[in-house]
Amino acid sequence: NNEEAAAKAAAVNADSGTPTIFDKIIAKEISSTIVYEDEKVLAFRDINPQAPVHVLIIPKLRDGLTMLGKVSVYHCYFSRLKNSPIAEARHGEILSHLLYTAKIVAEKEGILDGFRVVINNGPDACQSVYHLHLHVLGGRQMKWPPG
Ligand code: IU
Repeated sequence: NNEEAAAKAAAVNADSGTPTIFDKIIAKEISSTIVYEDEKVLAFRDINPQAPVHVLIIPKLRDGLTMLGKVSVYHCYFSRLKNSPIAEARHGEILSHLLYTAKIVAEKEGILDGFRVVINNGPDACQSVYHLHLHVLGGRQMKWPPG
């Protein structure tokens, strides 16, 4: 079915570390509304915002960072994902920098009264772009649990 085909396509993409649309956004081949940028990270507005403030924060150098962790079920069905690039010890610094950037973005966007930082990891979490990214959401009352 469609869902399985999409998951498989995503799995293959995750495994191979092929460029995603985010590489084009980093290279500024595709325009985006940049909220914050330094030498290591880029923060830009999500094209399909789920809250008044919806910013994505990504590492400029993906360096194998497609996801935080592996999705075990996909090991069974799609063996290629066994080698899926995920966070490793060397990524500690960039991971903390991404999270600290979430605070900078929240300050700039005026949402310090409350905001949410989300990482969708893998198909079960509806990850659609396999270049690790943080969602910063705010400007409205959030609900829990998230959908
Ligand atoms: P996800 O966690 O992988 O599902 O999030 C990917 C996000 O990237 C999603 O919220 C999209 O709306 C967003 N996005 C974007 O901002 N610009 C794009 O060109 C594409 C996706 I493709």
